[in-house]
Amino acid sequence: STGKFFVGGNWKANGTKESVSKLVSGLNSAEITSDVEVIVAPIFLHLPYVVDHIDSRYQVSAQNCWVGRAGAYTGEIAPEQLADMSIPWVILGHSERRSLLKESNDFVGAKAANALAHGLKVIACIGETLEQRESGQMYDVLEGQLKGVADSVSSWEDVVVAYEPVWAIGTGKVATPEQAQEVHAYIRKWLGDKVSQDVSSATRIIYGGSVNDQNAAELANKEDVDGFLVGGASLKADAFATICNAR
Ligand code: G2H
Repeated sequence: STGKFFVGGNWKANGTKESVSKLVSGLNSAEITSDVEVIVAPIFLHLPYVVDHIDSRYQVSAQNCWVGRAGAYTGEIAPEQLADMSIPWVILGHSERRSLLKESNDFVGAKAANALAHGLKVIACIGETLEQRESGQMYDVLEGQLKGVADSVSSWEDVVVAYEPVWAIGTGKVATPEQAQEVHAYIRKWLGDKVSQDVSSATRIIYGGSVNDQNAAELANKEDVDGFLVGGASLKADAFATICNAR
């Protein structure tokens, strides 16, 4: 895309006070090209610490937020509360939440619209399972997930799309650069057909699923791979820095 290369570190439900403080120090001393936009996403509890201690070369993201405003929603955190804590980004629709917490396409779309309305930027995740891929349903699934977002979101300026094939997540089984490129090109075309050419060319489409310091460069070479969402390898500052510098 025409946007900056984008790398997100999704720390998932990992970390202790001690490990997070080490990771933040490691990232603060890492060398990272200025050509990349880098986001890290710790658990909610660690967000204030990370916001206060991480170098300004990194932006901070939540891993989820509520679908509505602040109020009587036990256990939830609303986007305006994230914004109030100077957290500019949120990851939505991660496959772990879609599968374990049954988040639907419409719910993820509604969350994205609500987060954007409160000034957050959104990393919207989509991706098919192995069963869906092998039974020929891959594009229907991806389209349903994209449509869920597109139906609710009116401005794409603050949206990054993360393609994360479920079979590649945490499995060590990374998509080949050709597999990633094929789906990224499909997403780019879909955005052009269903949203607009401008949105299609400006939106960053990033890849996630077992990205590491060994495979990132080859994936980053592909035309429509505009960055990465990294899980396991984002917990090691050196590996993560190498991925940030992959292009
Ligand atoms: C995919 C990815 C980060 P990992 O979930 O969102 O995790 O790199 O561990 O496969």
